[in-house]
Amino acid sequence: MGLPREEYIASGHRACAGCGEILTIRHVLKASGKNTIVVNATGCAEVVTTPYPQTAWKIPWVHSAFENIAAVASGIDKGLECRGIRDKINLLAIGGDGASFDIGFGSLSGAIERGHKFTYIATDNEAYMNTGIQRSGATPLFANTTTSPAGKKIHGKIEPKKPLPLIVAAHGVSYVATISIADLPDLYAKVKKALKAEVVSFLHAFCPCVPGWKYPSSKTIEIAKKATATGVFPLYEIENGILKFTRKPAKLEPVNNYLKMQGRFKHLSQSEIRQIQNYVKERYNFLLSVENSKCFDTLFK
Ligand SMILES: Cc1ncc(C[n+]2csc(CCOP(=O)(O)OP(=O)(O)O)c2C)c(N)n1
Ligand SMILES: [Mg+2]
Repeated sequence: MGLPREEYIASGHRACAGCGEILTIRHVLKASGKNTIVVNATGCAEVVTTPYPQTAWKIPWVHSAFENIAAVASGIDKGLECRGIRDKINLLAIGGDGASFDIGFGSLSGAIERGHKFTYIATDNEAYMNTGIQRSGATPLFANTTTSPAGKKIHGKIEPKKPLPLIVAAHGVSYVATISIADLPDLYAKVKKALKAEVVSFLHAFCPCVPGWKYPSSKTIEIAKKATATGVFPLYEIENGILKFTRKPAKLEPVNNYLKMQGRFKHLSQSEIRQIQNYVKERYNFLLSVENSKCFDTLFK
């Protein structure tokens, strides 16, 4: 596919080689274009792009705390409306998984409930990476992090991942989708749809992290591909309450094809791999069971 040539994140930022988060932001911005304002919570993306007095952002960018990213975006939304230029600007709120699944979730939920208009992108690298790989509500079952260490007492994180896109969809918003840098046509189409929504739209982005997941930096896209091929990160959208898969592998690969590529899972026993396999299958089957039904529409609107 032909990608827009313009870059809105300058090269020379300080992200790690192979960073899935910065690649996601790069492509989301290309899809959104130059008339974009970004609100960005604390986290790796903020730190690597804005070491004072420099910035890698070629568009207006506002730093927010974890807690209030969606509240800051709400204010900008209303400010643009008051000036009569709301329709001319794409407003993006970008936060990591710590910001989105945990600390800033209250302000996100509130902004949705108040009916604001902006696109929220949760760049999910499945831990608090910037402060040294602490577990978050997005960290998957049995992943080794510094606060869910694989050792004698526990074998990585005990709890499963929070299903944030479904929780957001339950608010009754008009557009929720999952996106992956391993499928750019799908990503661009979803960003365009999200930007058309008249209320908060939500994109959950899969962002492999080289130091946190412990794999060679050349494998980022391969890992993201495997996540979708195994059902770990299905690509779907929920539009006006109807869930549809946008990519559906003919047959899911065994989840171990994904796990074995990453050091954060290297401690797993066969029985734990089986538990993850069952867990992934159950969640995938749940999505299949609600595909094309009006479940979100009728239950939550
Ligand atoms: C309220 C608050 N708690 C803790 C911190 C310290 N802190 C800065 S970045 C960060 C990690 C961010 O994690 P995430 O949102 O997942 O983004 P990532 O760095 O993984 O991209 C933390 C905990 C902070 N800045 N503010
Ligand atoms: Mg993170």
